[in-house]
Amino acid sequence: MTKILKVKARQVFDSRGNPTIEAEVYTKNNSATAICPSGASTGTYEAFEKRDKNNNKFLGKSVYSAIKIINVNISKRLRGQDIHNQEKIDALMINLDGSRQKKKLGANSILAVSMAVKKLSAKINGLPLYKAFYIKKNFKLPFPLMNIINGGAHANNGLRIQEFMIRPDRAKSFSEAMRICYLVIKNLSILLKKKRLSTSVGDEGGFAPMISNNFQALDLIVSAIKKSGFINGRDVSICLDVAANELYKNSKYSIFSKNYFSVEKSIKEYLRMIKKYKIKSIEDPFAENDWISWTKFTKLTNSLQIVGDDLYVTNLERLKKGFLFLSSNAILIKLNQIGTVSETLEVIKFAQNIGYNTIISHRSGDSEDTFISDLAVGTNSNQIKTGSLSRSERVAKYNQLIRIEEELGKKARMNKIH
Ligand code: 2PG
Ligand code: MG
Repeated sequence: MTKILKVKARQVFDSRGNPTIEAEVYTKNNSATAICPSGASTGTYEAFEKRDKNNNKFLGKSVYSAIKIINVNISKRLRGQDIHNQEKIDALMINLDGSRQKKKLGANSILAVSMAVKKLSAKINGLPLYKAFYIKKNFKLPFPLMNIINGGAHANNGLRIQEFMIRPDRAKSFSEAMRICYLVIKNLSILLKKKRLSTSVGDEGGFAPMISNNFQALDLIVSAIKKSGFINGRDVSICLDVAANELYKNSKYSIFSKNYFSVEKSIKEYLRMIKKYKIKSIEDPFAENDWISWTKFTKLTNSLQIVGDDLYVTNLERLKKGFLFLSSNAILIKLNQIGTVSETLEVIKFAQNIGYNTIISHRSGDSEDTFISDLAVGTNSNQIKTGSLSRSERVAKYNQLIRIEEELGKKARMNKIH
């Protein structure tokens, strides 16, 4: 047993320049830090992010009250607890909060501490972080879902769909996966320049050219894949995050144009688009409460990966509902949607038991913290979604996976996508 001495927090900044929390947990001889990320297209059922709404110093975005909660309440509650008992520590914080969506302490306060506890426990045990989760051997590397064109809430170009991603399905190693994505991104950059479109990037490091038509973005990606010498749908697959919560009004969707279509018409358009562009994965094709449309769509598209993000918000109860309704076959995992490491692991395990793909994800407001790279390997998650090959907060996650692959040496294997 190694006792926690104290917990301390500070206000730092995320990749959008907004304030966020860094927590530092101390034992007698050691300490570890973790930084909480923050989303832009958030689900209604996500755990609560505490900000100083009435303090104008940072336009209502500072996190001073959350930091005070860590330094006073959480620190006092965790003092003397065994750093290696993650579940108990998380339970203590959950009980100290006592509300359904962690509204009292804020999920950002709780999560920053929870992640730092996990890191410090691994450090004291002399383990790399990825070895401190429930997978103990035969570690596998996740396939990257690289978001190479940004739209929706992550850019101001008018693109309806939020994320246009590529996945190097035939990569034999993580380093090879990176090389494939690198080539497609560089060729996409050349194509954009040729068309006199901007190569500046959005919040997740993907290009954010001033185009507003989904099909134009898809055509550009298909050309970039081809120009790189790969075959779309075989070597490299196109995957999307529609983030349909943002495109939903009065039971209708504005996914394919500014006009709102019925669910039937939207499904028809989806099917056409999937066929034409050989799309392999779609995240949040419908809104978070539109369970019926999810089920309809999942029934119609057998080989497509359908990912619930805002639908599940890394919440076990919502995932169980999705399982009963046959809503999807994959789940996006974001630690700050639920607020503790233990609850996140519980959701991942349940999802894997019911045969869902688990995709570990960054947030659009992220930091240099690479916790999610280790989480992906340590939970046998077969994909990771962490932006493009640009912006250091995104690249940092990929670089950490490269280090893990190197450390595993000959034992390193890519995971399987099913
Ligand atoms: C998403 C995420 C991450 P945000 O919708 O999947 O890409 O975006 O963090 O803004 O919710
Ligand atoms: Mg999403």
